[in-house]
Amino acid sequence: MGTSRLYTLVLVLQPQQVLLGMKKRGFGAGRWNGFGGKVEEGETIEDAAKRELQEESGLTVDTLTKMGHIVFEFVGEPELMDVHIFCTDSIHGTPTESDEMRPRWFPLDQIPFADMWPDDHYWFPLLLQKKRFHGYFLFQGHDTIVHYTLREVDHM
Ligand code: 8DG
Repeated sequence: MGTSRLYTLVLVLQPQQVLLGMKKRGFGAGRWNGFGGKVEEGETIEDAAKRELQEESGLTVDTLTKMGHIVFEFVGEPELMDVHIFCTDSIHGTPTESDEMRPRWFPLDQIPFADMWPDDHYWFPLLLQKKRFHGYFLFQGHDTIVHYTLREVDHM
């Protein structure tokens, strides 16, 4: 069994638009994504999700809804990434650029998949339909999906 590390990802999803951030540095730089990062010691996954959303976008939320769980493996890297995906509709504040992210609203029919992680193309449509899902993606480098599984689930 490989070890894994916990990550969060939050999508602010409103009826007509979704908030994405351009990742300015580090892992996934140059790609639009939701807001998130590593779960720190002593934190619940949901608390980490709220903290990362606040740090990266300036937004706070009352509640998050669990939508998905995806495990990512990268060929040659022993540590799996265990990513917990949430969405929310009700935010407080105005999206604000941070050191890590430049936020922007996208209409739901103009999601910039070409400039996002390639797996998002598979699971984002489920999220937009408010369907919950479990997935596994094996990557070669950061651009090529070697193998994947994705299924809808009733409960997270
Ligand atoms: P740092 O301060 O240590 O630099 O990093 P962090 O903010 O704690 O964590 P991070 O490295 O920025 O976390 C990676 C984020 O990217 C996290 O929200 C999970 C997310 N993520 C992946 N893979 C994929 C993917 O394939 N698609 C999408 N949409 N998000 C992904 O790690």
